[in-house]
Amino acid sequence: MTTTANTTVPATKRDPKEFASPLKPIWCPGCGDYGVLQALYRALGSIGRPAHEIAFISGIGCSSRIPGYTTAYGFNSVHGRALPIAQGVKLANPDLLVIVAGGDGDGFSIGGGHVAHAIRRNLDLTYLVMDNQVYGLTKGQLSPTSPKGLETVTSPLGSLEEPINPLLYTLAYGAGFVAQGTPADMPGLTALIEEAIRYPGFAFVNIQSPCVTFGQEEQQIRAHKAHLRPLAKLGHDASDQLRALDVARSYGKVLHTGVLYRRPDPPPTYERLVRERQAALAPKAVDRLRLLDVFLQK
Ligand SMILES: Cc1ncc(C[n+]2csc(CCOP(=O)(O)OP(=O)(O)O)c2C)c(N)n1
Ligand code: SF4
Repeated sequence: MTTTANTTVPATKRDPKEFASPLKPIWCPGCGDYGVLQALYRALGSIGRPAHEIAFISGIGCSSRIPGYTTAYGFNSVHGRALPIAQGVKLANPDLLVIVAGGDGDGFSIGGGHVAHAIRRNLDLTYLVMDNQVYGLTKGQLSPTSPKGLETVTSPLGSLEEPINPLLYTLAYGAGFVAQGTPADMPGLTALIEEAIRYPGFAFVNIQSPCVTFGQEEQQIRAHKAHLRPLAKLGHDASDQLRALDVARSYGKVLHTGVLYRRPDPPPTYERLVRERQAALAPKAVDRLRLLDVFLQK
């Protein structure tokens, strides 16, 4: 066994097939989420923890179906509320490996307010957003990451809004691990998910996972393997937060893949601080009980 800050990771690998549930995905043929699921199985195989030590928490959306396709514990919960639920799960049982998954709508529209708080609390969670820049499940409405000018059923004349930049958003709030990948580069995405899981704190992976039914063709072209800009080949220094912020500015124009930022000195996680406080207060709690005893005996 090797131990990160609060995640016990066995050194032995497991067969990725162990994590595939008998439920067959019902995504549209060609949906990017199939590739994300495969990368996830492989990453979990490398991590080596058994399914009963893992919990998947999602919101609502096509991408949020992912917990049902794994053999781990899963909760396909409420639209936009995956992060608060996941924080509760992790705090109640810090030994569980907790992975949060969902879409850009789930994470940055209705659930956008929760992202900042999950980051500043810094529980050891891995947050995977399948960013298809549209609402897939509800049939193609504008999402918070849709590019300006996009024509959808809710923006028939073209969107007038600037999109949210998930990379800048998470970096600006101080996430210790921020990465971007795509199923077009399966080995790269697998490695990113594994690295995010191993990071001892809140880790965010933005996954460009095109919606082939309602999404824009431009995103699909940008996410094509030939057009990717792997950060490793550009000599990017992932320990440099300012450089990471600079790379993040190109979101929506070029697809940089890899780790934008990995904090070299991860701070203690929230669940560890809570446990430490509980331990520190325990003797006082015993004292109070003794006082109560004396009082009751009188
Ligand atoms: C409180 C609430 N509001 C709205 C909805 C309807 N709804 C379900 S999924 C969704 C958006 C899905 O888009 P996204 O989160 O980006 O995921 P995708 O389907 O694209 O993977 C919406 C608006 C809901 N289920 N609950
Ligand atoms: S609607 Fe889009 S996101 Fe949903 S399953 Fe189909 S291709 Fe995937």
